[in-house]
Amino acid sequence: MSDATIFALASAAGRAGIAVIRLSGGRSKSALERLGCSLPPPRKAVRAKFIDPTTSDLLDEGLLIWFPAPHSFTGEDVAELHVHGGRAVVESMLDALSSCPGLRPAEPGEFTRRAFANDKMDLTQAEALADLVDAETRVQQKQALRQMGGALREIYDDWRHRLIQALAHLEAVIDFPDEDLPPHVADKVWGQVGDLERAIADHIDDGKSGERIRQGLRVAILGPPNAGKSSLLNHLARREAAIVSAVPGTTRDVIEVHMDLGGYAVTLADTAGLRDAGDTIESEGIRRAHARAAEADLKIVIFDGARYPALDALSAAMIDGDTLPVINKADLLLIAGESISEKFPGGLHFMSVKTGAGLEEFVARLEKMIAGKADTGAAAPLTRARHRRGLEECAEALSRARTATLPELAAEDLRLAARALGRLTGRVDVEEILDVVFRDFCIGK
Ligand SMILES: Nc1nc2c(ncn2[C@@H]2O[C@H](COP(=O)(O)OP(=O)(O)OP(=O)(O)O)[C@@H](O)[C@H]2O)c(=O)[nH]1
Ligand SMILES: [Mg+2]
Repeated sequence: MSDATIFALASAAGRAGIAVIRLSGGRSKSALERLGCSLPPPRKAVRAKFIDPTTSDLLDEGLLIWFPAPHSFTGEDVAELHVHGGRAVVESMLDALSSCPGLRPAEPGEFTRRAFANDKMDLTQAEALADLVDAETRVQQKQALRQMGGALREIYDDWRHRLIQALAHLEAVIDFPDEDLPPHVADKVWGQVGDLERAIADHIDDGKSGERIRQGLRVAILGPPNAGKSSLLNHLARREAAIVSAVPGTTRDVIEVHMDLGGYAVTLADTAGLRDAGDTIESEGIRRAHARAAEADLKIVIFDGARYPALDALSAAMIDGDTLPVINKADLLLIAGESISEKFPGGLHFMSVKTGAGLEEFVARLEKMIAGKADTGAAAPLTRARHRRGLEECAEALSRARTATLPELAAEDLRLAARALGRLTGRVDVEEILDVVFRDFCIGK
């Protein structure tokens, strides 16, 4: 596979000012010559005319950058062709490259896969690169950049290194029981293993903050019918995503909107009003609302201010520590709002989606709760279920090792633990995980 020279459009498909086409592999040089370009000095952008090798027609005039191996993204010879981003230009350029011997279009993620194969990055950095390209909010961007800089790799490599040292010491005890080994070697090994177990437990116990940032937090809007749930969703989404009407029971299904709240990616779900519904469709909607509440990271429970101080019991029962309780329609309040609000730990928030009163404070409080959920302050949080599984596997092997009846069995468990860590960065057992990691990449990356 890595014999072929690959090429792809690296910028997004469609009409654009500039399009970037990237080549990687040993035949990049000859391909450029076939396009009528002479090889520019390394890493300098030069103007170039790109000529159709079969017809000798001019395809475009643009820029060419040459990155000779090994100082390139993939570690191979790489060329970047910056052309005008018109469909005809890009298509004719790609056709011309297809006609070059030894060249073929890249598979999704193939550039990054080659970079990994040539030790330009480990698997966590390759994953972070995919995350950076997918990042939609500032916090996602920041997290991806940190991981791309090697934040997770450094931690996992350090742990693996320490584990391999402990294993070497244990093997010395096994292999040379009668030799003059310094005393307490075995104690030292178990001390190191214990330290590592604690470090891994702390790292895993992060409230899934990294995964939440990467995938987005789930926030559910719940409450009795007609309280203004859909109105709030529309306000936050800045569009008419859900139908709003004065008829209680308007929303039947879950309506989801993805948005950026305070730099965090959030999936906000509007749900059917909670009540004892007679109609089967509405009951199904209410069942879905409960399901959504159960899987939400945060809940907004919103009550109808026109009924205040009565608070609907079904909805009040949904309030827990991860809830922002709200009285909407503050413009219709019959009595002063604060009297019963102290019953709720964080206080009830009074607002009116209609008049806008209290909405800014509401958004600020919501953003603060989101930040509190997503950002646990860990310098380098794990960002994928793959990392979590690998670390759990490692921790299990470590705890087995500690209770093993024979040192030989303990050593085998330490080896398994080190392998689980090695798989995280791609140091070991690579083939079986590569397809999983690179499956989510798009072409040109
Ligand atoms: N006076 C007043 N009316 C509001 C306010 N917010 C929403 N409404 C109105 O209340 C009615 C119900 O609003 P919706 O957003 O559809 O309520 P909902 O909670 O989604 O209702 P269901 O989907 O039936 O559960 C509509 O007529 C809105 O215009 C507010 O702050 N003040
Ligand atoms: Mg609604």
